[in-house]
Amino acid sequence: MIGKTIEKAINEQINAELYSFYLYLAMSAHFDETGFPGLAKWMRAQAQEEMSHALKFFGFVHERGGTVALAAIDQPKGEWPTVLTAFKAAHAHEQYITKRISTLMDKAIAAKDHATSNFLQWFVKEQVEEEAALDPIITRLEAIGDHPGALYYLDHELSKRGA
Ligand code: OFO
Repeated sequence: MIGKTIEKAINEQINAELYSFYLYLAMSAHFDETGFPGLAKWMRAQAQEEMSHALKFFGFVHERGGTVALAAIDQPKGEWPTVLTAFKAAHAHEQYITKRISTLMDKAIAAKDHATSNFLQWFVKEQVEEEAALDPIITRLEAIGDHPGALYYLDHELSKRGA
């Protein structure tokens, strides 16, 4: 049976993951509307991953005999001045999520909740991958600057992401 403190923290994390889903879905819409279908596809795949993260936490609460409490999801921004600012915002968001997972892990360890800390290991690893996936894109966008040809080439390349 899951303790109340951890249950509350995981419910808050479900909300954070659903916000991540919303944020990347908003970025996907923005890219579609501004002529970057490849970036839109990449962000949509990212949004789908976030939904799967939310559902992993959701399933875990029930597996441990807890109660899922869904709260309102904050409204994300709908526009970003450049492709680079959007990807930088995504990266900053992932760093925030990494901190949240780390705090959640601290709470699980403090509560001697080994099942939760074991479950969270997957997310610790996932966050390393999430941040690492964004790093090279940002580096390239910084190099591209406002060169439209290179931007459209990147759009084409990122369209190859599955999901
Ligand atoms: Fe982007 O990893 Fe979940 O939130």
